[in-house]
Amino acid sequence: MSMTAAGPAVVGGPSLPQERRLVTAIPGPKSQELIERKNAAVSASVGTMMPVYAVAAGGGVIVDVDGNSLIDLGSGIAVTNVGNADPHVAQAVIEQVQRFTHTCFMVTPYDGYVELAEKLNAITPGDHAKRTALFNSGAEAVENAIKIARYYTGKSAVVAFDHGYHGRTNLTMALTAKAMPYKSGFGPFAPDVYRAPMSYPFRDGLSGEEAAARAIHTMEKQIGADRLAAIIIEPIQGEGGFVVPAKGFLPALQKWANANNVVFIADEVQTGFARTGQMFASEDENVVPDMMTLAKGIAGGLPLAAVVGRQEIMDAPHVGGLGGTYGGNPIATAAALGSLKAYEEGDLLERARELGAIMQSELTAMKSRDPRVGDVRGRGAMMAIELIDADGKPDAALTQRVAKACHAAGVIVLTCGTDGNVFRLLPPLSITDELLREGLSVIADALAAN
Ligand code: PLZ
Repeated sequence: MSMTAAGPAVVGGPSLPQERRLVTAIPGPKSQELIERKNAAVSASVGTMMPVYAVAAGGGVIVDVDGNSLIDLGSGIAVTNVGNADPHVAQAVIEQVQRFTHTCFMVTPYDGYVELAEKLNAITPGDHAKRTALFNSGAEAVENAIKIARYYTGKSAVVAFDHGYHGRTNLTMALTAKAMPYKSGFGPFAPDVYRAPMSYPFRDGLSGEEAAARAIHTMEKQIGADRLAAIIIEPIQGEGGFVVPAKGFLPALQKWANANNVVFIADEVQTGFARTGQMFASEDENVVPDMMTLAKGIAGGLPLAAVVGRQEIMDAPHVGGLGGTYGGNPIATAAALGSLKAYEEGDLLERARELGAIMQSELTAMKSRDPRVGDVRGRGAMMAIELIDADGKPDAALTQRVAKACHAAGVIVLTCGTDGNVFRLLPPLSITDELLREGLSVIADALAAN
């Protein structure tokens, strides 16, 4: 099996050698060639963070066209939770792609869509009656959740939170907080979207109850519950900086929403599917959302998203009011059913907690050695450090330098945060302890050297 060149002989998945191996500079000569082709063919507006071109991936590594084997601490932005080219997913996809590839669920339906809806209704928080609708991307799920909440309540205003991220389509750009790179120049945005203050313990020092009272005050005074259809919130923010709200914040918002006929939507696109050590992050504080938006980790890498919600809400719009050509595509739903098997059989909730404990202890050690590590936060296999300068201000330049040094050393890491000063770790749950520890020590060295 060749792993040094692109081609049919390259096989990914868990059988790939689990090692960091650099045989060229990063990016290597074959990636350089592809970078040039990319520049000549692909819109320059589509950026690439670490431009090494992948040929295979699995376990905790991504192998590039030059034969470098890189430690993956990003999971393609929290997607390949079960591991890249997971065998359950691969098998399900192969079987489905040979049976049929598409009929359109709205034209000639098929059982995989129904089975996945049954499973999602069963595994999401709350034992009330639920219904599910499937879509293609996280942003599309969010758009549909808002459409449904508006229809159900007969109201139109929507609240999202400071630092929140919900996508790049027109309505979801309006919901997303950060201007650059997501919104700048792309307006005007969808109307009747408002922003409430988030609980951000490292920066605001408020308890969950205090932060919730502040957010509720904003909603009551600036919008009014009588106009508010929905609140949408990430239980732990992703792109916005891995902000973990203070305990009590989410339950207080949920309680207020429930009391005011406001649909409480948990956007678990990034936190869902075992990432935080629970199947869904809402479970950690026994929050039962009225609706959830799910994507990323749902299907082992295939594009699929879901809105799961209370039956009376999900069934409110007229028949034919929801849909799309590809929503719940048979290959993607087969992949999702395969990935759900992988979550069960691999005991991946426990695995996320173990990986979280390793990251927590190594990152806390970095913080104790280096005052520029202002905060260590996250849950399970979703951990981050927030980097600050000597005045306690966000240090985006340092964050970029450390990330670049990690990339050059063969470790794929991502940054995030409204201020660009958060260094986030999202390893696939299939990574070994050894590789994770090696990746963390590369990060520690990169920080010390910068
Ligand atoms: N909601 C909570 O994290 C996607 C975006 C990367 P899509 N996050 C990664 C980028 O720069 O585009 C995300 C999310 C939360 C919604 C979305 C949107 O999901 O599948 O990217 O549309």
